Amino acid sequence: MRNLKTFCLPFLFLTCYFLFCLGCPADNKGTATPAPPATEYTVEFDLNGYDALEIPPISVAIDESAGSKWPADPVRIDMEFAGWFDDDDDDDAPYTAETPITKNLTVTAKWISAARLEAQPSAEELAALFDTEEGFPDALSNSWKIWGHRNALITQGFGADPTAMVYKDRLYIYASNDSLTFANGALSENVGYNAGIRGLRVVSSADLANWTDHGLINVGGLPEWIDPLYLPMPDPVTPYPSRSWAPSAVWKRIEGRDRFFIYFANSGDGIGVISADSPTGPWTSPLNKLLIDRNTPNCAADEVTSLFDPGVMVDDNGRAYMYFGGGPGATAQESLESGSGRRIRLGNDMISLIGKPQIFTSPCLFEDNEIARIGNTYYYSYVTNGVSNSFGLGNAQIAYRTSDEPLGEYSAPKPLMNSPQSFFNTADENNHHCIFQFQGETYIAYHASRVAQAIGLGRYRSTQIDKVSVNASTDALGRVTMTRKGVNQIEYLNPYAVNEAETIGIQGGIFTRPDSGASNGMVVTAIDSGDWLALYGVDFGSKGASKVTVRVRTPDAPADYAGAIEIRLDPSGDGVTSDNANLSATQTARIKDGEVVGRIQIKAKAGEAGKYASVTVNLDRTVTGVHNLVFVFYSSLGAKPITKANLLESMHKDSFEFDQWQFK
Ligand SMILES: [Ca+2]
Repeated sequence: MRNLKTFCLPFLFLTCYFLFCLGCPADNKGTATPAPPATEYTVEFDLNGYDALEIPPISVAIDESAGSKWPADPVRIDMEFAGWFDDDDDDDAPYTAETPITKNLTVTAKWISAARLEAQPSAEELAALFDTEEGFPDALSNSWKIWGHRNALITQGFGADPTAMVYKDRLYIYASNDSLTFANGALSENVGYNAGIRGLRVVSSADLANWTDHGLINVGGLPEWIDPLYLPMPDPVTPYPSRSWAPSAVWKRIEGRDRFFIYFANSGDGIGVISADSPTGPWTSPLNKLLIDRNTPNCAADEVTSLFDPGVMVDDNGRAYMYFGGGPGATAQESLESGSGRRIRLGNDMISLIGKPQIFTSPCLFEDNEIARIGNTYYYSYVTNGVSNSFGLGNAQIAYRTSDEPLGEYSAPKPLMNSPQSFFNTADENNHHCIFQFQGETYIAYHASRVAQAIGLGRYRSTQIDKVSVNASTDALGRVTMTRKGVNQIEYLNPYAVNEAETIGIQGGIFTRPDSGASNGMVVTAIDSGDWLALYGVDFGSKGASKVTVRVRTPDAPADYAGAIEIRLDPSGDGVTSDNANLSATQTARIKDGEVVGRIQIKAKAGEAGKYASVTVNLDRTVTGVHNLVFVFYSSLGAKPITKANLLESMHKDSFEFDQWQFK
């Protein structure tokens, strides 16, 4: 070995020398070209020392206003935003989206302090608000998941056909929006299952236990009977009538910018794409027409039964591929051969096709195309149609095949995961998945209608995540068991960061809604006495926290309205607590107990009702170490036990709303 090393070293130096020279510019004597005349100015946003936000600069055409490029006004947990100002300008008028831009400039955020809440009452008065003998509920509100469980990811809404995208150490899940259906003011079964899904639900997490709710993307115009908390509806992203089933989300760096793309099924007759400069939008429709439709070569109605369910992957070299198609054949033999699968390479812009879609035959293909890369192996996976076959594939199963190339020959299929109905006895058998890697582990996101089951409903689906084992030597994937408990939390939550209130591990009784005045555009709402939300695994460190700041919005009325937040640590489960139980309308789960470490009254000063407000209070003791953290709510409007029968009344915004929190 030593001889070999001595022998090789001179070659290594020579190789480095040549590589270095190859990297030199061939000619560095070129004449400088004059800078082209500016066609755009840059506006930078200085947050005046507030480091919990980041607003990237924008480019604006000369003498034009920024319009929709102008960022939303920044939200700061403890101050009120007064406007963007140019320090060089004598004119005191703030810059806005409408101001013409006539130079490169930096605008600085100005903030004002606004104490909008009444002073905190005594500890005894606050304690009385949470005293069960004084009217506070004996039991906290029901939860539609079990204390300690991570599945389903959220319970304040639904999400089917999930896709997973990792960006900057966060996992983003986009899912078909199975919105609760209120036809003629009454809750009904999921009639939106087909017709109503024109939105996508977005959540994200860094720890796989606490999920931030980013609300809905209104892709194709949401139906009017959706969740009333989302009304009035924003304008749809796409101008064409569409469904938005079964998304596939990816990002790619194009011309120095990280760009985000979501591909979705327009019912069973085409595939659309929306794009954005951030994982949470705002989203635009770059084509204003479908990317794949019935006129696309090899995609006519008699060639592809269901022209839907795209699975997109951006490979390490930047090349992107899409698999799509499916549906039953006219005969059992056609369903077995299933020639309705398609695949294609996407253009560098991610919104064009390179060549014609190839026919890609997969035994028993029904729907739900996915393509993933694990190590150097490509995994194509899909849902089976249940026809008799020699591969051991059942009905509504996830099957997978492997290849060394993204558009190569794939191995015979193997079963990966059975249907949710087979694990949980749910009303809905429909299966859908996405295999992804996050922080070095392989996972599968899928849906099951267990939250609906807990409410006493049927076919509303919720996203869950479980682990996938990968045999590195054979590339085989272990058979996945869908679990109630879900995956382990992979890092602790930081309570000293500004946290969104709509970041939730588990909750009872609350909902979320979009609001332009809220940070992250979302706020926790429908707060009644006894409702609560909890964060799993919060690390207060060794120095500890002695104060907490909350940002809330008080209701307009009644004038004497009062709300309160009680901060508890480490409650225990109540009601159904078994890991292998299915919840139902009569078998319910909650939390109870826990150590109270602080209480905050939320009461607007006269003339300040209906506005966002912040307040900081001292905790009863310094909190150190890792805890499960609970916010328990009081509202002077009283309790409203949450059941299927009063679901619509439970979705209200009459009480105070919770936007952000931060420990200090
Ligand atoms: Ca918020």
